Amino acid sequence: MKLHLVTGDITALEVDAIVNAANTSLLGGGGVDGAIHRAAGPELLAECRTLHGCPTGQAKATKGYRLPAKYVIHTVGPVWHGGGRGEPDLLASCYRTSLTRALELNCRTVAFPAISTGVYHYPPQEAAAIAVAECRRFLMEHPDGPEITFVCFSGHMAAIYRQLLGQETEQA
Ligand code: AR6
Repeated sequence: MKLHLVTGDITALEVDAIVNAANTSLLGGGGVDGAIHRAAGPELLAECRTLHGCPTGQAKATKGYRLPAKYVIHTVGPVWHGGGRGEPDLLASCYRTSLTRALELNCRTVAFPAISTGVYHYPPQEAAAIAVAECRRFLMEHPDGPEITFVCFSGHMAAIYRQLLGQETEQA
């Protein structure tokens, strides 16, 4: 059983890597990005400056600094424009490329927020369905892949994930 669900703040998780829902500058912002930078400390921004941004749908890793997590994998979700501008493929790519970075770093445990469902306005149900489907697919293709935790910031989001995950997971 490699898919898990928790409700809460991703910055508190003791995992090998947490994923950040960043923007293409990788220089911080609001939402989960702001929370991660505050918790990690200024060294995180300093390392992010050396990465020179990241295209939408891709992912780049840094150290976790003052976080309990060893690494932060920064990915850039698509802004929702109604679904006709490649948003589903770009969102799926965020999960896939983040997990690829995690494997490269030998991470055994990875936690994801619900990428794009805040400021970027991706509809939560559709975004969660892509998150779960893409992570399942990755684990089928990579049986050595990490344990994956979906971190929901609200009870509403947790209910959506719980329904998608069904019997597959135990909730913390
Ligand atoms: N832990 C877990 N989930 C959280 C936390 C947290 N501490 N804080 C918020 N969320 P958002 P996006 C949830 O807006 O839509 C930033 O300014 C939140 O409830 O953080 O991908 C970046 O710099 C929502 O479900 O990310 C970009 O400019 C989810 O995380 C832009 O926002 C994502 O919400 C990215 O927008």
